[in-house]
Parts: sequence; structure tokens; C-alpha cells
Amino acid sequence: MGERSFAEDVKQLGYGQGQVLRGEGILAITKALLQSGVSYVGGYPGAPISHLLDVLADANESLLKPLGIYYELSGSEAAAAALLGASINYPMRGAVTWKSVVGTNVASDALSHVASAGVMGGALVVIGEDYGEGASILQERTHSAALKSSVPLLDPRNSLQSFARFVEEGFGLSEACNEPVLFSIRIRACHMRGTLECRDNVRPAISMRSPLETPSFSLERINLPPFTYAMEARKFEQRLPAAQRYILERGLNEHRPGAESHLGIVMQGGLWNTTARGLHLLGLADVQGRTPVPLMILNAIHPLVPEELLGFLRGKKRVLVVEEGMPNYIERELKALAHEARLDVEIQGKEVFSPHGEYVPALVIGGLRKFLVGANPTAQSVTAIEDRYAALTAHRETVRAALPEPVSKRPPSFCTGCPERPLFSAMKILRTQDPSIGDTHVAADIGCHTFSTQAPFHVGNSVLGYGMGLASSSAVAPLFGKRVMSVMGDGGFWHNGLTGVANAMYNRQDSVLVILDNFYTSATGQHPNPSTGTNARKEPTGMTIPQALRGVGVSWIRTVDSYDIAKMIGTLREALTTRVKGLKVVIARGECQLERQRRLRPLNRARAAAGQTVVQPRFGVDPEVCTGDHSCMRLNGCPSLTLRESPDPLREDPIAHVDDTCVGCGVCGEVAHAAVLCPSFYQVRVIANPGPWTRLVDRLRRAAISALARA
Ligand SMILES: Cc1ncc(C[n+]2csc(CCOP(=O)(O)OP(=O)(O)O)c2C)c(N)n1
Ligand code: SF4
Ligand code: SF4
Repeated sequence: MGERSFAEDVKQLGYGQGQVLRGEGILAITKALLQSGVSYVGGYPGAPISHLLDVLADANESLLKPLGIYYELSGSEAAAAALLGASINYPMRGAVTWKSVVGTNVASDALSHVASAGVMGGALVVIGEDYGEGASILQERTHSAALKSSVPLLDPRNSLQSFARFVEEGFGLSEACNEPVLFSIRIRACHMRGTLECRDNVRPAISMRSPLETPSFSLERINLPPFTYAMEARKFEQRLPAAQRYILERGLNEHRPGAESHLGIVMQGGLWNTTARGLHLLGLADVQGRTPVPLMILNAIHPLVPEELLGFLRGKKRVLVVEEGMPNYIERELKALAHEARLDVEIQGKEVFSPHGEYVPALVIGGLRKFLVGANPTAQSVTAIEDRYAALTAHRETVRAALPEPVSKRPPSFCTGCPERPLFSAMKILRTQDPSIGDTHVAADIGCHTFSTQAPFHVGNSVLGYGMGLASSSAVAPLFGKRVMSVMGDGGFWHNGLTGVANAMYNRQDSVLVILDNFYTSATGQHPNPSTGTNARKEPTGMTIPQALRGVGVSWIRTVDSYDIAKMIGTLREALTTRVKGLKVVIARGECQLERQRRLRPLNRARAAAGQTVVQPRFGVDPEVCTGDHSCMRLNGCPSLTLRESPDPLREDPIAHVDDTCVGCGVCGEVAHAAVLCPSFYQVRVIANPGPWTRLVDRLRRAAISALARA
């Protein structure tokens, strides 16, 4: 796991009572897990909770093992959710984590089963919300999953202290209602920094150091009829009421009264910071968020507690609901409760904000303004609110005037020297040179390689889910006039892709699958996967992709160095045209360049500093030869391959230029060669601390070149 070392952070995880931890939201959550006495932790990486798994991995030897806590980087979210099965029969606490919404989708089967059987030890799922402007996947709500399985959902106020409190309360809640509890944390909150006053870590009673001796069996905990009927009844007659009691008794939701008693704002805990800031900017709160407008901060958004909400609504004329995403469950429930209780209160929500999109400050402030102007508070005049809002947004006109046209978008792309880029160069060259074969349907997948769908490649007709590339071409393949392709990464292969291969073999699919084996599950931060060689605990695994493929009956397998574009084109052509029916798999192998450079750069720097010779390849473009045609860029897209003004005054077009960030992966040369492009590319070797022989050869070369130049 190369993205970051958490060695320093891990030291803080060992802190005891009264010591102050400083770091990210994720670190506070991890510390709170240890303070809650967990017996096991696991999960599957994805933004924004990857760091939680990284911190746990870094803490495994020094903290988790000595406490006897089991840690795993699970094979998928489904496996992570199934880990919670340990808490069904045994009074042990455990926590898992994944990225929502996609992770929850994959986990749903196991999660539903755990929710049905119920747990005796506290079970917590830390769900990293990937909703909004910085998100990479789907715009859906976790709330639906909580409703579907009738499990509590926490959405705590954003501060490290609050995260720690609600992790600990989450376990208490889970044990009080015998259900797993979802703990939802937004992308920005995961990485916000702050302080946490710590407590001592708690050694779990059941652990790898004090393991269970006897199995526990009860038919009532097996998900089969007739017990499932009783489980369903228990959810609504006992478990959810128990959760509601716990929420009330422990004061999980915060009711803050205020002088404007005819008004009120109900919000998800995770939106408190933005709402309080918005009120402050409109002159209705101080910087700490103290406001005369009564607030109801819902740190537990499922189950809602009707008497608590009715208590807040009574006596109010206008109430605003700050709730992100659709469906607007909280707003609807409030309206239904007010209607049933015949309260004369107007409840607003989505109509002043937006039915879609992240509740970023601009959106929240706009909605607060609409609500407050209509509600006419006494603490601040409507004119003053409008003036403040106008001052806040005045710059928009200036920006609009300065930028009449939208700024052109820079699509996300592969890193410099990425081993995945050349595959898509090869596909694009094949598509251009031989459309009868290469211009075919390509089912893309999730990972860095999804960037293939963007400029300059535009390769990939659909993205269906992680590891689902091949399965998503199952109906296209027999209904398409030529052989189709699908792509997946090694991470996707082990996550869900292998079952897609089994499905394709089982259904005798005739298509081509390309697996991008870059040795890691890279997009999340170079996490290990079964074919990396070691697991997250650094234990050897000995699993390989070809072995797994052969295991499910694939016999047509080719492994190609991903940087060898000519060979890749030839192999793809062969796979697309061979008379051999069935699934053909091409494994494009090449180490993730980001991880490779992280390893090599410090080594090379140290060697150069120690006076040793270090040779680094670089590519360049001869400005005299480049015509400014840019076809190299259209087939490459490496960020190091950029534009520069032409030195030739007669040529107006900017020419191609390779900047100093080039890692010399060779793709420039390969593309130029395979696509029969111009000969402007050259390769050099940058030598630090050259030896006497290299210096002599250099002097001779320079002398020869200047002699030739004079001649
Ligand atoms: C179900 C699901 N779980 C997790 C993620 C988060 N995620 C996005 S990309 C990625 C890694 C992809 O790895 P790999 O298939 O090896 O492709 P690479 O990034 O290495 O190109 C993950 C885990 C997701 N999108 N969907
Ligand atoms: S992280 Fe690795 S695999 Fe992903 S784009 Fe960068 S170099 Fe390529
Ligand atoms: S050789 Fe070309 S593709 Fe490779 S890193 Fe350098 S500029 Fe990028």
C-alpha cells in the first residue's frame, strides 16, 4: 500500500486516556474502534475510506495483533459484510468499511442476512459516502439501504470528537437493538483535520489471544422459514423500537432551542457544519453556530423517533429540512407526522434547495436565504439577509463577465508513464487501421482504466460496475456482428470479475477479455489484491490470474508486456480473428507507474547523492522535425507530452514537447512506431554521476558532432 505511510498516525492510535490525537476524521474513527473493544475489523477499499484500511494495515503488527484483533482487507464488500457474521452468534464487536453506494450494493446480500438474523455483539459498518462534486461513481443515498434492511443509520456531526463518540455509540446502539449499524461519513469529513481527546484502547474479551472454545447454535439465528418470519416481526416489534429508545435515552440527536421559537431547522448531522456556516454568513448565527433559530440535528437518521420530531415541530409555523439527495425520506416523514398530528406547520425542504447534487455551501446558503426571507425572523431583518446574500454572490456576475464561455474541461487521465495507457493506444490504432476488426463494442470497467472512455481514446461503450466488464458484454457479444471486447483490472478481476469469467465460460461466450494486470488495485491507492503476491498483512498469497483462469476452464490466454504496443496490436488482432471459439483472455502486464516511481525515485535520489551512477531514460521531440500535427497526442495522452511554441516562425501550430516529468516508459516511441507516425521522437539517457568511460565517450561524441556541424 504505497499511497501514504501512516506510521506516524499509527503511533497516535496507541494513545491513552486524556492524550490528544491530531489528524484526519478517518484516524479518529479508527481510534474509536480500538477504544470500543473490537475483536475484528475489515473492509474493501474505495474513496473516501481507503485510508481507514491503510491505517489498520499499518497498525496491524504494532497494535492490532498485540490486542488479538483480527484484521483483513476483504476480497470484496460482500466478504466484508459477511465478516459481520461473527457477531451473530458470539458477543464480539466488529467493524467493516466500504465505499457507498457501490460497496453497499455489493454487500447487500450478506448485509440483509446479518440484519435478518440480528447480532449479539455490536457490528458497525463505516460507510464512506462518495456523493457529490468530488465523487467518482453513483449519485444515490445510503438511506435507502438502511430502510430496506431496517438497520440504524448514523450520520454524525462533523468533528473528530463527534466521530469518536458516534462510533462508540454505534456499538451501543447495535447491541441495544441487535442490528448492525451503518455509520455514514462524507468524503470531505473523512479527510478534514482536527483533534480528539482519547481514551484507553480496550482489549476485546474474545480475540485471537483468547479465542472461543465452543460453537453457539440456535435455529432462531438461521435465515430460513419459519424463523425468518419471526426475525421480520422482531425487527419491527423489538429491534427498531429498541433503537429508538436508545437514540432518545442517549441523546444521539441534538435539540437546540432558540428565541425564534416559531421557526426551526431539521438537518442531517453531517450537514450541520455547512448549515451553521450558512446561518452565520446570513447574520443568523455566530461563528460557533449559536443561533436563535431552533435546530434539530439528526445524528441518527434512521430510525427517526416520532415523539422527538413532534416535540420539535409543536408550536412552530415554518420548518426547514436540510437533507441531501433523493428520496427525501426525512422531509416526507416530518410532513406525514405533522399531518397525522394535525399540526399547523409549513415544512419546506427540497423546493428551496435542490432535489439533486451535493449540499455544498453555495446551495445551502441559497436555500437558507429563501427559507428565511419567507419566514421573516425577528433576529435579522429580511433586508439585511438579502443584502448579505447579495454581497456574498456579487462576484458571480464579475466571473460571468470575465468568462463568457465555459472553461474547457480537462478530462481525468492516466498518470505519466501509466502501463494501462498503451493498451488503449493499441486499441485505438487497431480501430483506426483496421476498423473491420478493431472498431467493435468495448465493455469498460471500474478502475484507473475507466479513463480510457475519455479523450483522447474514447474507448469503452459502457461501465456497469466493478469487475462487471466481461459480464456486461454477455448479451452484446452474440448480438453483435463482430467479436466484442471487454476490459477489467486485476483488482476488478479478483473482486467480481472471476465470476464474470465463469459466467462467460458457462454460457460459452465468444469474446475477448483484456485484464490489465498492474500488480495492484491501483485507483484506490495501490492496495494489494490476491495476485499482488502478499496480502494487506504482508503474508504471501501465491495466487495468479492465469491459474485462476485455467481453473474455470479458459485455455486461450496470452500475456503481453503492456508497453509493447506492436505486440499488443498483434495479439488483439489474433484474439479478435482467431477461429477458436469461446473466451479469449489477453493479460496486459506492467507495474503501476505511480507505485513504481514512488519506489524508484527515492532510491535513485539516494544513489545519486551517494555519488553512484544513475541512468534514467527520457523521451523528447525534435522541434526541427515536429510538424505540429499532434497525432502522437491523439494516440497517447500522457501528461508529460505537451505543447510548446514552434521555433520555426513559418509554422504557426504549436509543436509537441516532452517535459521533464517523462519517466521514459517508451510509449511515445512505441506509438510513433506502431502508428507509423513522424520520426520526431528520440530517446536519451540522463546519466547522473557518469563514470570515466561514459565521460570519454561523451567527449568524443560531442567532438564528432561539432566537427560534422562545421563541415
Ligand atoms: C463495488 C466497488 N467497490 C469499490 C470501488 C472503488 N474502486 C474504484 S476503482 C477501484 C480499483 C480498481 O482496481 P483495478 O481493477 O485493479 O484497476 P486499476 O485501478 O488498477 O486500473 C476500486 C476498488 C468501486 N468503484 N466499486
Ligand atoms: S495510478 Fe497507476 S494504474 Fe492508475 S493511472 Fe496512475 S500509473 Fe496508471
Ligand atoms: S515516454 Fe512518452 S508516454 Fe512515456 S512517460 Fe515519457 S512522455 Fe509519457
